Amino acid sequence: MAGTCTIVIPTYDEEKNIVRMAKAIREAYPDFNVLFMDDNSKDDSRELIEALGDPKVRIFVRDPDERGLAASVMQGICICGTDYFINMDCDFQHPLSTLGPIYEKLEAGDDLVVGTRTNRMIMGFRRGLGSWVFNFWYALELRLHGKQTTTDLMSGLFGGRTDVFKPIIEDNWDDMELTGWKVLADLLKHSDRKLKISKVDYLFEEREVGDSHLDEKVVVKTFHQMWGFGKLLARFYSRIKGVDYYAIYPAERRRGLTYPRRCPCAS
Ligand SMILES: Nc1nc2c(ncn2[C@@H]2O[C@H](COP(=O)(O)OP(=O)(O)O)[C@@H](O)[C@H]2O)c(=O)[nH]1
Ligand SMILES: [Mg+2]
Repeated sequence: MAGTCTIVIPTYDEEKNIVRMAKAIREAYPDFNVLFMDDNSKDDSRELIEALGDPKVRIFVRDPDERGLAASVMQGICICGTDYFINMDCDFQHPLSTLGPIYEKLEAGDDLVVGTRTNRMIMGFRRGLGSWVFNFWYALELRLHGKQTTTDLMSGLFGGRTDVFKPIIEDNWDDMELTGWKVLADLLKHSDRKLKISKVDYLFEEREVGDSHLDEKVVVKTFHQMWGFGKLLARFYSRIKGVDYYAIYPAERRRGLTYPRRCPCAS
């Protein structure tokens, strides 16, 4: 029997895209489930999805005190309940045509299939270059720490086996960059097993409707995600950009660099 699959989509104020996305996935892939992990959007996302009345489309509205894009994706992976998950954004920047090939590779036995952008510069010179530099540095750090890596570590499009990644998330929840954006990098950072990794190349699209939620805090969190040197750079970057570092990481002021948190998806 074919493995079951959920498309996990983090959302925040995506009412202009969310219904179109749900319908597009269901039409192209009738067997897939769709799980929106919504961070208490201020718009009508929840009502719109509930009005669809499609049992294969769910919206999980998260605890407002636990807001975080990475936390949303990771919790979605833990609660999806299917053999595989594929994580993607809600703004049509990730082509739906990649979902089939990602699923097929998972069915063929891969643990992780990474949607890999071949045109990162479409994001603009500054963001494209930043993404490339982060990617280069993360890959180096991962290798230095004996971890596996992949070509597009910053990708928000990737699929995996739930039985492989759920334990990695639950065992390392306290150390994940939960309010950060780079879930794939954190999963590889915390994986201690040999993963069978492959990739599916794709052309990154422009966001069609609505605005990006990226801000300087996301950049600080991306630095912070990588071991000790990254945390130093995060402080430095915060200072030059006027970001209040200790408002993001209040516990670091008092207790060094670690802080305990509760994993809402632990069974
Ligand atoms: N759950 C959750 N989703 C978010 C948050 N911020 C952004 N998103 C979603 O994450 C995806 C990528 O965000 P986007 O703003 O398009 O970022 P960009 O593509 O990197 O510019 C979209 O589906 C957003 O709705 C958040 O704080 N929580
Ligand atoms: Mg986007």
